[in-house]
Parts: sequence; C-alpha cells; structure tokens
Amino acid sequence: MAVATIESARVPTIDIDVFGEEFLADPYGYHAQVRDAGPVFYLRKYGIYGMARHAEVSAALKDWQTFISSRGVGLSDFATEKPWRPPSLLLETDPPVHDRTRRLMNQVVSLAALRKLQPLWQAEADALVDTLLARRNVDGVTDLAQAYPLRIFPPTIGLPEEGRENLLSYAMATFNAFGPRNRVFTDSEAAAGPAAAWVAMACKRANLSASGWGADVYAAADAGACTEDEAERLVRSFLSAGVDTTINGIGNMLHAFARHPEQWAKLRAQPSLVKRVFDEALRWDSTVQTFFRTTSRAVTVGDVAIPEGSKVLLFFGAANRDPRKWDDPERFDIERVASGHLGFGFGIHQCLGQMVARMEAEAVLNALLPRVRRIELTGEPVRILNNTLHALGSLPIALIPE
Ligand code: 8QM
Repeated sequence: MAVATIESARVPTIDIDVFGEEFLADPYGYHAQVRDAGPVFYLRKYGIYGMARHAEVSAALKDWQTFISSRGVGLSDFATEKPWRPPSLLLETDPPVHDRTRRLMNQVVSLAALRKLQPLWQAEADALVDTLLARRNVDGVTDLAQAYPLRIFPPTIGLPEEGRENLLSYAMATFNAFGPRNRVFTDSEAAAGPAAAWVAMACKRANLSASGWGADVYAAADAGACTEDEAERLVRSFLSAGVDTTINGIGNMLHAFARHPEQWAKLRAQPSLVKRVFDEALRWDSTVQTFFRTTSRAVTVGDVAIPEGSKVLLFFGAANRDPRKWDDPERFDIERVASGHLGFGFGIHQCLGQMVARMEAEAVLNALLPRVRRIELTGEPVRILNNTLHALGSLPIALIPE
C-alpha cells in the first residue's frame, strides 16, 4: 500500500532498476529518462533519491555540508550498517578529517612528483605500443588499457611484485560494493577471494619499497601528519582508486576512437589537442558512472523536500551528457572544451589522482599518435558489468601502422 505524503506526491517516481543488468550494460540508453523525470526523482526499488542533470549533480557535490560522504558514498548507510571495510579516510569522510588527509595525499601526489615520473612513463608507453604494433591485432583492454597502468602504477607506489593481479579483482569488488547486493556484487566478491587480504598485506610499511608514494605516506606519518594506522589506510586508497579507474578511462577512450576514426584522424592532424582528449573521453563515457551522498539535514531541491538521512544517487555519466549543459552531448568531439565535466567528480572530493590519470592517458596517446594511422574495431567489445564503473573486459582492435 503506497501512502502518498505531500512531499512524495511531488517527487517523480522511477521504477527502473538503475543497478539492473540492462541499465549497467547501457546506461546511456536510460539517461534521458532519468534526466527528464525532474531535477530530483525517487527510485522506488531502492527507496532513494536521484539526480541526473548537470546543474543539480554539481550543486550537490559542491554542498558537502548537506550532501555528506561520511555515511558512505554507496547505497549502504554507515550510520546504520557496518561498512564492509574500514571507511576510506578520503572518499568516505567529511571535513575536518578529510581536509587533513587530503592535504597529506596532495603533497605526495604533487606536480613535482609527477614531472619526475613523466619520462619513465612515456618510455614505458612507447615500449609497450612498439610490441603491440608488431602484433597488429591486439586487445585494447587487456593488452594496453590494463597492461600499461599495471606496468607503471605498482612500482610508483612501491608494491610487492608478487600478486599484483589481485589489484584488479579487489577494485572490481570495491566498486561493486557501492551498489546493492545484486548478482554482479556477489559474483565479484566471490572472485575477489584472497584479494582483500593481499591488499591489506601490501599496504603495510614493511611490505612497501623504501622509495615510492607508499613510503612517502609513511614518512608523512613519521612527521606527525597522520598516525601509522591512518597511513596504512591511505595507501589502501591508492590501491582502491588508482587502478581500475585509469584502466577503464584508457579503455573507454580507445573504444571512443575505435568508434570514431575521424576523431583519430583529427588528433593526428592536430596533436596539440592531446591535452583535451582524455577529458572529452571521460565526459562522453564516464568510468565512474555514479556515487551516492547522504543528506545531513532536510533539504529542498527544486520543489522536492528530501528528508534528513536520505541516500541520494548522483549520475555523473548522465550529467556529462545533459543537453541542458552541453551542445550535441552525444557527440564525441575532441575539439570540445569538456571542462566542467563530472568524470572526476567536483568539489572537495574531486579526484585526487586526476593528474596521474591524465598523465597516463597522455603517455598512451603520445605513444600511439606517431605510430598508428588507424585504430580499427575488429570484433565486438565485451562489457564487464559493475555497479559503479562503465567497464570493458575486451576490445578487439587492429593497430594499423603509419
Ligand atoms: C573512487 O579507497 C578510497 O579512498 C577510494 C576508492 C575509490 C575511489 C576513490 C577513493 C573514485 C575512484
């Protein structure tokens, strides 16, 4: 029996399962429906609110006092449910804790640190693309989008060599855990098996190499910026957030070029556009499709009263194609100025690693550009369904040489 209160009578209600397999496989096929429902809507299946327009999603991300993160950025409310792992000291916190840990991590992942790594990362991308070109037919996901970050990121942190494949299954399970306990969640949990234990082990000071971003976090602890336990959990953030995100960002970007050969030709003619490409690729196909916030007070958005303690699902991927914000939003266009896209989020939690991700994507593009005339799709891409990520498991392509 549904009792319509004055508030709920005004809320457009949606019955679509936004974590159902059809939706996860092709979110873009549903986005117009959720955006057009209204500035705020109610998702009946989960008893939560949602926003999918650029204006409301960015306003909610900016208002961190009302739309808080410390009750979790997934469906699970940490005020009433025990988190599946100790909460992240960055993602799942509010100020003041957040600002202290964020400042510490910003100092580790500094522009100076990145500048130092750039030549090595470029050389690694060049070497990898050279071996792929010799084969011509490759898998854009496993051979490039996965292989490249796995080559450069674990050594940057200082992770043990043995067991690095655990990073992939850990990240898959982590990103699924932001959604409901559906089949993709429980399947990836089972597949992750010992991955969580490996990650916990790899984050310990004794298991990290003497130099690297992991050691830098422990050095900050030694300097009094955080406790030893906090350092361990901050290193875990690198492992959680730094692998599957960049992998799928690069994978989705390669997919975009394979589907839009004229954009690849345009980039080859105007290589100065390289700096814009990754952001437009993230706008067009956002790796992180959604995150939640929880309301710390009753708040009215549009004419909808959202009660305190409500979970609100923010659709970054839908906001990034909102025609209220973007001209011709469905078009992948590397000349577009995509700034303002929400692929890295917005506000105080905006992606800490965004410069890392951009540098990885640019290294891959710089390696491909002079060597590859065309990126040709040679088979059907295979999707991996995930409650948070828009992810590919396979992208059969031919790299047609210069
Ligand atoms: C998503 O553990 C963490 O701190 C963490 C995990 C996942 C992310 C961010 C942080 C946004 C990429």
